[in-house]
Amino acid sequence: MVRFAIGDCLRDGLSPLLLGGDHSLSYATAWAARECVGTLAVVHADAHHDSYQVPYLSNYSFAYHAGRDFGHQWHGVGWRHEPDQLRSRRLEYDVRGPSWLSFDFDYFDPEIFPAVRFPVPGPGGTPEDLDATIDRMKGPLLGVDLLEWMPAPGAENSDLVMRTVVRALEAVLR
Ligand SMILES: [Mn+2]
Repeated sequence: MVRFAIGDCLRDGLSPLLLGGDHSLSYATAWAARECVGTLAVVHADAHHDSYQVPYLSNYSFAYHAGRDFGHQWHGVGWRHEPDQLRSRRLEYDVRGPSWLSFDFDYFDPEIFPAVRFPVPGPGGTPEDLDATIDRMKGPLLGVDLLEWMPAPGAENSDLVMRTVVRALEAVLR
């Protein structure tokens, strides 16, 4: 379903912005991107690497499956859940060519963004870290996934969600 909807957008020259939802949805966007435009650079900002090598697709294995099945270049940002899979909170190099942003809200430090299912203690990413990361993506940004927002009463973090959506739209349209 997601794969076909995203594919329709890409074939019409539109840049999809997916608001989720579980991060396993990004498998479908990575699939659609591969079908419609070929391989590209996926910038995966997340507290977790989501690369567990299990045979089934889930929110914590989608990056493994998408990386294996579609051949995109994978750029992890802000990973801090596993000591052997740490990534800087900002991209520290330029990414060229067409790209996609796959963003998990638990990338943000839980002190500033607690409204997620699986918070990971900081230090985590800040809005400025995300801005700096997007600025390193020099080619066309073809699409964005914004995932794993889990609002609770008193912890909606709506302002930061809206800031992130606006920032992503600006980047797509630049
Ligand atoms: Mn994730």
